[in-house]
Amino acid sequence: MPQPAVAPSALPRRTFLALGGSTALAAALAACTPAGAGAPAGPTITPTPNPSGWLPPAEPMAFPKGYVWGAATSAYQVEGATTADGRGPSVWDTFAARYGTVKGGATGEPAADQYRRYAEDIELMTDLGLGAYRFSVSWPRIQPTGTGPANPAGVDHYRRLVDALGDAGIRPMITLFHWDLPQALQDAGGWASRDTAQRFAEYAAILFDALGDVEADWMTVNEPKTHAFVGHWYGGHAPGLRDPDVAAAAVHHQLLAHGLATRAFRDHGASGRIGIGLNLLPAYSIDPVNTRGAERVDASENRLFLDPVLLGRYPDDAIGSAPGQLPADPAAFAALALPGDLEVVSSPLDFLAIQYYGVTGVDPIGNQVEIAPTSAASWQQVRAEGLYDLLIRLRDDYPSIPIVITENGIPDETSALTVDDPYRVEFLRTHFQQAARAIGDGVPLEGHYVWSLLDNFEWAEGYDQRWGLVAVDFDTQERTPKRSAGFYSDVIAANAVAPA
Ligand code: IFM
Repeated sequence: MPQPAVAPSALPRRTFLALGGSTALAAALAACTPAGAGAPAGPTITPTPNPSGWLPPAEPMAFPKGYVWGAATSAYQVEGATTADGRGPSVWDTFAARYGTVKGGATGEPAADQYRRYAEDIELMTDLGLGAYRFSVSWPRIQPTGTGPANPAGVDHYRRLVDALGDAGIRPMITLFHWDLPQALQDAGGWASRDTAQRFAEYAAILFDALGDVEADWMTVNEPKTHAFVGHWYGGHAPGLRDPDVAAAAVHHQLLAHGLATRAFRDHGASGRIGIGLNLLPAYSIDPVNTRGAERVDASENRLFLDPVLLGRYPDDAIGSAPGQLPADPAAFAALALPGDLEVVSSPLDFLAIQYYGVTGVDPIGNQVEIAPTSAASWQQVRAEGLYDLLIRLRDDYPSIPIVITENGIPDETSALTVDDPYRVEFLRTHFQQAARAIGDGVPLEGHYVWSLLDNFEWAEGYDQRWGLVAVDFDTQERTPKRSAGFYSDVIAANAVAPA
């Protein structure tokens, strides 16, 4: 998945200073804070991280009792069966059918055929020892045209899935929107239209009625940034638009949809908990003095989503014409938020879901640069310590809220089917260690979901990028656990991560 120009960000300023910044550098950093005195709390950019020198202890690092170990997927990426049981078309069906959009002309057929094979996949989860499974509901299975009464066959499918998970003792995390908007809603304006947020709340209410008795975690919107930026600004994902103003509208309307659905959840008195899934990316300034570029990247990549959801306001440096910003019209963006919208967007949550893949460097201009090795996904700069920095930053800059890592993973080094993935073992080990370290430093982290349970349809990369703990032969649909699945299973059983 291509990531927009990078970057969430780093250590709170006081942490950076504690790590040894000089007085002069501290003064320079303060001077570079974009908004000046009296402005909302500023960003917390740190210069290029010198590896902190932290080493894992010689003994295993234990996780708290009840820590949730999970794995994640999404509907369009694993289900297949795109015309079964009255499912309507989604924007991804339309986009993938267009020549040149997806590698190899791949589409969501057959994916991993999980619509039909979910029982087999639950057995795999049981073998792994998973405590939770995160999946998404396909909106066009529930409302084939995005409005109107529920399609009973679609609702029944997800009822069977959550019941089977319950029978296996696996807690569901149900994502309501993972980018597969019904095509009919796109034809009516998609996320450029405020009305789509209202439609989303109605769709969510159907599911709270149907499944609200289930003890589950709910995620309203998955990665609104990726959907807005890559789908509406870069044109690399459905719906394939290239208009920053539409991307900005997609940001606000997805967040509004999130807030409206959260309120509907409370109104329904549904069981379980609700949150939103934000992909965050620490942005490190490669210049120790001039951190302005990194501040802007941090604003557009992170604070544009964290601040409205957790603080009830938008940052003032995320949108504009400077490098690192979302190049939309700031006045037009501000006008989208009608009175009361930000109260809705910041409706209290039960948890914050974060998705962590890596870091970025940023030059003083605002260009993203490589500061860490990339994986087979060229946008992914791998640095496990960035996860620790991010968690500490959330602890220090935002109100205390339980945090769950709902995606974390790395693709195979080859596009061919493989079960030997030592790099994934190493990736998971080092990231689990940083998670344990953050918990030890007071971060209210409650769980960790690996992306992904299965090899699947990786958006514009088609079937060429494999992210699974379990390999899938897309011709036969045979599943084979990889070496990393065995490693993960051992971590889960011990509730602890051992040194290499
Ligand atoms: O496959 C995606 C997923 O849908 C959203 N987060 C990142 C993953 C890897 O690119």
